[in-house]
Amino acid sequence: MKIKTAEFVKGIIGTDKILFDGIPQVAFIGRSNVGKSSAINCLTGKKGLARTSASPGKTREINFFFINNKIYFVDLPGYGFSKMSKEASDKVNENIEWYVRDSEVKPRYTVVIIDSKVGVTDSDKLAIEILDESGHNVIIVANKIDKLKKNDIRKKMEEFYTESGGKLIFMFSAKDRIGCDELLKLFFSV
Ligand SMILES: Nc1nc2c(ncn2[C@@H]2O[C@H](COP(=O)(O)OP(=O)(O)OP(=O)(O)O)[C@@H](O)[C@H]2O)c(=O)[nH]1
Ligand SMILES: [Mg+2]
Repeated sequence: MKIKTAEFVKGIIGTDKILFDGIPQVAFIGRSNVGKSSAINCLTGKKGLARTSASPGKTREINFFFINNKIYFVDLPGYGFSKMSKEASDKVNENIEWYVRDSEVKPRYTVVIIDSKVGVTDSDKLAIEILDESGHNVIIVANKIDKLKKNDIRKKMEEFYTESGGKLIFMFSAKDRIGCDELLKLFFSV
């Protein structure tokens, strides 16, 4: 699967006509700092496309990227970022919940990115629960597997499968570009 074009379209906070323009969306959601923006850069092969940062809370708006003139990758802000002021993090969480629940958008896939080293946290479980209730097509991308020992990967996959309530698990590393092709194939095959 070759990515020919990947462009930033716009960042939104609240409703916007882009949500309902008929172009399929693949949404990336997860705790702050798990690598949502890095995953988008890795998948598209464009390093600076989505802004990334070592300090959590980089992505604040809901950012739309148009990929191969076919689908949007939607980069969401991270949930559960404790260092942000309560007011700011409430606003972020509100914005995420609005997109996944109230906006009535139904992405082709909603990708919950987790940190392989940390595993499925309570906030990830809560997010999965909300997504399930809202009828999302959820898959789990376990990022940062470069941090795991090779021998542990299989065991961890099984753990993530159970803890996510039986979702499809993809092992991934934005850093080492592991798992990109498999995901792209899934997103673009209908
Ligand atoms: N080791 C390793 N580090 C990674 C990987 N992917 C991302 N990172 C690092 O994790 C940090 C956060 O990455 P981001 O892509 O900004 O994370 P995010 O989920 O978009 O964060 P927010 O926008 O704050 O919610 C950066 O320092 C990245 O370099 C990976 O596969 N392996
Ligand atoms: Mg980000």
